[in-house]
Amino acid sequence: MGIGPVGASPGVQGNGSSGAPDVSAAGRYVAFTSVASNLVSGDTNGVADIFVRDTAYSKTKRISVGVKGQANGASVDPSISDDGKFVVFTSVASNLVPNDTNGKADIFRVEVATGAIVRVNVTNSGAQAVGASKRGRISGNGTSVVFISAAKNLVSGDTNSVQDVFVRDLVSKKTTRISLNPSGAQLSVGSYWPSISQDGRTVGFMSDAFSDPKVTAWCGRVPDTMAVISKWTLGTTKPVITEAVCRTGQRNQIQEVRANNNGGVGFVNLVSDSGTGYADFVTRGKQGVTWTQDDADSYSVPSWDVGRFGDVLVATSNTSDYLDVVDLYGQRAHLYWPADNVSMSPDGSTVAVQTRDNVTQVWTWNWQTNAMKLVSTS
Ligand SMILES: [Ca+2]
Ligand SMILES: [Ca+2]
Ligand SMILES: [Ca+2]
Repeated sequence: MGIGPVGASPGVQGNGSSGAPDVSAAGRYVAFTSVASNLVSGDTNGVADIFVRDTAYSKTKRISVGVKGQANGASVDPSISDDGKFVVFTSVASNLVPNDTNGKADIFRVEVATGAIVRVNVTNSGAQAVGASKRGRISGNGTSVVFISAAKNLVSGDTNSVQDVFVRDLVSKKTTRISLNPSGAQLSVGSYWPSISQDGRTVGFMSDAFSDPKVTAWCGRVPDTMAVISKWTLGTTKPVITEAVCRTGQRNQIQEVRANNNGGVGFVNLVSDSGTGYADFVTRGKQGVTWTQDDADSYSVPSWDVGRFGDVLVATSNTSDYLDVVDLYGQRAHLYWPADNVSMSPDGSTVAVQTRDNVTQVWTWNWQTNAMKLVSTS
């Protein structure tokens, strides 16, 4: 059983809010966003940047930096590869790469060691997106990035005028639209909350499935929410839908998905419970972990994450003051600490959290050893 951070000895904390952590395997590297100006020297841009903390050597590096210097716009929502070598994030800065003239948020990938930066959300010929892109998630092996975009020019035939889910293969430099129905036709409703597996071959995403007759036929009824799991073979362009989980009703919803390394997906299933509602967390790696949160409902959607194989789960909620960890073998741990945006390392050992202080901070917690480390520090 864990305890709160009382007694831990932080270094100099960030002087502005930090959050949205994503943690690498074994918890060594943590990528996060921060408006703090004191994490590295020379941060004078006055906007949020992306940082990577090496918790083994207590080093913090700013990575949202272009060839000509610091970013001229905010960078948010990082995602880190399992080995910590690559990070993707969303930025409205126009000076991270040459010729960023779209005036829209784009997805960037940085090689942490060298600082080399490329724009991810481009067409097969390298043209920039004409619409905003966000929510980039890198595969554990660093080869692929899933993201959502309202741009209609990323692939041919995108005429639905809603945001879609795309995968960029960083090796073949190909961009594929994933949010299609089983016949390969585009959806008429928007898709969001994408997730990609360690090997980059399985994607999960959500869709507002109502009003699309093709989806209604697919689900067998008119659904409000739908989680879709797609797989494809590397080198081919057409994803294969392997599963669609359809739900109907205000308190019978699916929230967020996590694609794991076994081609399964986890999701939060908000289910009516005599009017109070609870969240049923389902993960489908190996055998999968199921856990219920009685005080979660549609208005207090919990933050949660799973290890790579879906056999360890961490969850919190807006209405509780602790984190809960549970694994496939029935081991449980609690950390009595209100937190948001939890991220679990792929090996399931370490949880990164964003605190609920006035100036939010990022910490890691190893739930097996109870070790805690301040991440949002210089
Ligand atoms: Ca800054
Ligand atoms: Ca841009
Ligand atoms: Ca579209």
